[in-house]
Amino acid sequence: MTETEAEPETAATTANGEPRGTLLSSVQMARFVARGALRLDAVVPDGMNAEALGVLADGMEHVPYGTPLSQAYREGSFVQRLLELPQVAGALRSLVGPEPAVDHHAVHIREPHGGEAQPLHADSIIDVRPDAFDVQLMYYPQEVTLEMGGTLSVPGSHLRRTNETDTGRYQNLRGQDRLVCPAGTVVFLHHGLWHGGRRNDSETVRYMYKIRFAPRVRQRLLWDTTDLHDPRVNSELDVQFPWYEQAAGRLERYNRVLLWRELTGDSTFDLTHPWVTRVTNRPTATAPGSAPVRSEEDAA
Ligand SMILES: O=C(O)CCC(=O)C(=O)O
Ligand SMILES: [Fe+2]
Repeated sequence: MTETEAEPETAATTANGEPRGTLLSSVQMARFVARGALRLDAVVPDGMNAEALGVLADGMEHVPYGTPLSQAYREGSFVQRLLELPQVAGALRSLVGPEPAVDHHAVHIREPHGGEAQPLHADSIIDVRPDAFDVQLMYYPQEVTLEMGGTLSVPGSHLRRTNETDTGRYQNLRGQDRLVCPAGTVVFLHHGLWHGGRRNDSETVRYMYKIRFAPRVRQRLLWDTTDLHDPRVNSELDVQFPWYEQAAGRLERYNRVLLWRELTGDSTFDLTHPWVTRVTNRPTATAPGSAPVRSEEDAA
C-alpha cells in the first residue's frame, strides 16, 4: 500500500483510522439480544462522575427529536465527553451504528425517602418492532446501593408484546434485577425491556441520566464479529429466565432467533432445528399442473 492510499476500514477503525471505541463482541451482542440489557460497570472516571452531579442537577437543554448525535451536544460538553468514552462509544456503535438520532433525553431523580416505586413498564406503547430496536443509555454517576432506588428491570422481557404499564400489575418477578452498581456505571437497555425506578429509601438523592437513541443505519454486523461462530453465541441466545412460562419461554428464544437473523443477515440461523425454519416456510413454487394464479391486473 502506498502512503497516499486511505486506510482500509476495519472493525476497530473508521476509514480515517479513527478509533470507534471498544466494540462489543458477538458473545456480548448475543447476550444483549437474549437479556435486553448490557451493563458496563464503572466505565466513567471519578472526575466526570463528580462533574455530572452538578450538570444533572442544573438540568439539560432540550434536544429536538431525531437530532443526529454529532449535532445534539455542544463540543466539549459533559454529554459529548461521556459518549466519547471508548467503552460507551463502542457499545453504542455496536448496538445502533454510527451517528444515531437522539429520540429524547432526561434526568431521572429519585428523591431521598420520597415518592413511590414506578410500576413496571416499557418506555413505549406502540413500538413492537421485532427486527430493529432503539437503545436507552442509562448513566449512574453515583454508587447506587439497594436502598437508593436503582432501576429495576426484568431480564429477557424486551421481546414480549405488552403495552407499556400493563405490566405494572406484576410484582417481584423471579430473576428480576434491582440495580446496585458502582459510580460511573452505564447500562444500555433495549427499548422494550420492562423496568421501573424503585423507591429511594436512603438519605441521598439518586441521579440517573437517560438518552434514547434510534439507529440511522441498518443494524447489521455493527460490532466486532471476529467471534461470530463462537459456540457461546448460541448458549447466550438460548438462556432461560426463571420467570418464563414453559411454552412462552420458548417463544422468547424463538423471537431472539428472528432478531439474530436480522442482525447477522444469516437467514438460516436457528437455535433448535427446525423452529424458525418451519415457521418461515412460504414456498413460492406452484404445484405441477396447478392453475396459474390470476393477478388483479389480469382480472381487470
Ligand atoms: O428512574 C429510574 O430508574 C427509571 C425511570 C424510568 O424508567 C422512567 O421514568 O421512565
Ligand atoms: Fe422508563
